[in-house]
Amino acid sequence: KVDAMTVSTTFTTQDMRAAILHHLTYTMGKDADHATTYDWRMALSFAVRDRIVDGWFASTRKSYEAGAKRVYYLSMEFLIGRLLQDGLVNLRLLDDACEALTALGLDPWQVISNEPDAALGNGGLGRLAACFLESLSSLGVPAHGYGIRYEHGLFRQSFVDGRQVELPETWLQQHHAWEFERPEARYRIGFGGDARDAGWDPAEAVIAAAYDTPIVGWQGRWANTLRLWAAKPVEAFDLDSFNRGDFVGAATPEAMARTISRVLYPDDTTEIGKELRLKQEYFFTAASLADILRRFEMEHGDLRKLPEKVAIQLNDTHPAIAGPELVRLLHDDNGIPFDEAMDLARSTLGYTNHTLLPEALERWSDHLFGRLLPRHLEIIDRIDQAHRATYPSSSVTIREPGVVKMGELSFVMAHRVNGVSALHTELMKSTVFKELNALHPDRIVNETNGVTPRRWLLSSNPRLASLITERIGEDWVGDLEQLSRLEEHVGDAGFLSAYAEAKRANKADLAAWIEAEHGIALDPAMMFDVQIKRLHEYKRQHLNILEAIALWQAIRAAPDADWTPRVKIFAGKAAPGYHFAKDIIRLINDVAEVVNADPVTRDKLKIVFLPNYNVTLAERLIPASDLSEQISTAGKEASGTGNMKFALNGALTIGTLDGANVEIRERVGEENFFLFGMTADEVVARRKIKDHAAKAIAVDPRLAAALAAVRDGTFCAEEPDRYAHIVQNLSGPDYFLVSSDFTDYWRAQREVDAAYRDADGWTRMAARNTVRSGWFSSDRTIRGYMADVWGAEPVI
Ligand code: 26Q
Repeated sequence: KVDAMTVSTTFTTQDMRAAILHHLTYTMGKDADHATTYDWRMALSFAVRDRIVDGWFASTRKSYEAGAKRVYYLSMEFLIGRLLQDGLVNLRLLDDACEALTALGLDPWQVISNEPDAALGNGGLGRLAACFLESLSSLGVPAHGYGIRYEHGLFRQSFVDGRQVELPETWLQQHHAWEFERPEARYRIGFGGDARDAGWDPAEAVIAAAYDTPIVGWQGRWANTLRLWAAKPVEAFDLDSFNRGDFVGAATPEAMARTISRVLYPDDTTEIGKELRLKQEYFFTAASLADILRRFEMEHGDLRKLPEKVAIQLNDTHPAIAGPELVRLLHDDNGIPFDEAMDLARSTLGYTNHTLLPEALERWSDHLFGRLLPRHLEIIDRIDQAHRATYPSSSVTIREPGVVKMGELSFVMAHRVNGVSALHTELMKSTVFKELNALHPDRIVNETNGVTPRRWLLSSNPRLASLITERIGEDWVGDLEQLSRLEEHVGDAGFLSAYAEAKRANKADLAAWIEAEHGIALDPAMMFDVQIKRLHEYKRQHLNILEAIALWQAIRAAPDADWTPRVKIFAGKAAPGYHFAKDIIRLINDVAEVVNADPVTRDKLKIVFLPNYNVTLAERLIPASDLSEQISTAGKEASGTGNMKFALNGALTIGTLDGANVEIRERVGEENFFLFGMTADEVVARRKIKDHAAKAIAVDPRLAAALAAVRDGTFCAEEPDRYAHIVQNLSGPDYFLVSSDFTDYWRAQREVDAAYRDADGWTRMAARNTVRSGWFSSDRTIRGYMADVWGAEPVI
């Protein structure tokens, strides 16, 4: 028997070249003389895909044979980015592919970079889902991801006069090389109509059509499936309208149905088409559950064994309708008594919470809900009644007059509820789910997030990866905690200089790319200080830019002092309707323009805001970073995962005691982490102090001067009041305590400056971050879910 691993290791440059040419000819229909970069990229992708498919089939077969428990990860978002390089790296074909392409007269990186970045997610939650799929495959756990095949992923961001402009994202305009359409896997999904006699007559319906993408794990030993649903009309086309000459009307059913999988909602802070969002949620959840039950019945039959063989994880409340939908399928469609159906559903479901921000906890008006999902509203009422009957003194409600609360619904319908970092989980217990936690003290567990080392170290930082492999062999790739074996090398001058050289070369590559793409020249000797993440007040990009302004003023006041040259790099998108966040972007761009043009500070401070942050840009930036900005208001960032990627790649963190920063600092050592700011408890106390912002400004002349420069139009002479509202916010309500944390942030930044001037000391600290970050592998996180939530085990 030839397994996938044997296949990939016996696949030589020769074979690779032949496979590429084969697909160029017979799949793309081009000859080498007329092929475009796109053609070559597709040909290579098909060649790699062929290598994945054998292992994929083998995995499916082994899962059936083992009769093992299956994990289903339901998520509105999968931020998978590019898949070609990932596939090449995991199958260990990258060198062969590069050699083959070079022999064909091509630039391998140009071919690999031709792939669009699949941005089917907003940020951390979606990227976590993608890392989890990869880890599930690397560990050999039978699993499926279920989501939506958005035609348009997260918008493309560009800047016009420093302002964010959103453009449609069009990743599916080209053929998606990795997916397989599954015409046999289609489900009819109903909406509206009437609920009666424990049943439902929907008034309308759409078809959910499956598209499968194999997700291959490390060394190609296992591959799982990401199944994404596209919405299609029940009747493709209204022939009667067409024959009457109403061509637009004839196409309407199709257009209406397709709307459901048309676009990814950009975050929670926009004024959205609420009805369409709820339709999306039900659409993909119902299709996924129908598919899960079909597979279960084929394999096992007796629905009462569902929790034994199936674990379904809800990625936040977005698929929370899975609770009532599963009860509906078990009770209404299969005659299982209501209470038993509820227990079976609960034993099958787990719920992950990713936020404590009240505005991000989903609530639906029961008017809308009842109109779209009348039977589900009845079921939710019965779930609510059952909860109140069991706990008569509980004041927790799932239904309130006029609203359905998805957080509470998810909690009572899941046997485990988890937070994503130790601090976040504790705050869940003491705040949003305090009372439910008292009723169910064993239900809430913590599963601290992690990131896949294949993409976030091996693939994106080959220089550092090779250095590690040289010293400890390559087993670390599948077992990241082995990085601790490098601990003894951190005292070794040879290792440290090689470590520093890898970072320097990564920075030079990034600088060259930024110069080529954006025309900004950066000196790689400067400290690369990087904040890349969604724009949000709680993430406090405005704290960072205020510090930059204060630093600029300080350098101008004493240009000959011994400053540590640094470039502040920002990237991130703001929700289109989140005007304050968009104004922060514009402010950063305005400040950059003034500061970068100042001859006095030119070689000491630069500010760059790179447009259109995505997974691919993160892969470029993180290996080249010296300093990682993780500066959220304590208690607000559930975990963060970028923070882990930076630490792993040897950037030092300047950060607050928030989310997983706490655990990162514990592991890398407090002497290798720049801590500042109030704790979560102090934040709560500080807000109660009258005029807290004004008081902070009054005692810090640097902060006052920085705010004054923003206020007086120093960065926007043509419209001096442009940022008055930002200054007003930071001087008054300042909910996120930017002003109150500024002084300590400045202090920590100056410690960063001093530390960076000691190049050897800095490298040692950076290396310690790498060596001690092994715990932040998503393999470890997945093992935690398997043990604490899913009761699932690997099959290999
Ligand atoms: C909700 C309703 C309507 C439209 C959109 C949404 C919506 C969409 C996306 C709500 C939330 C999100 C995304 C949340 C998110 O990314 N949270 C992050 O999850 C990471 C993984 O756990 C954490 O590391 C981050 O701390 C957390 O902010």
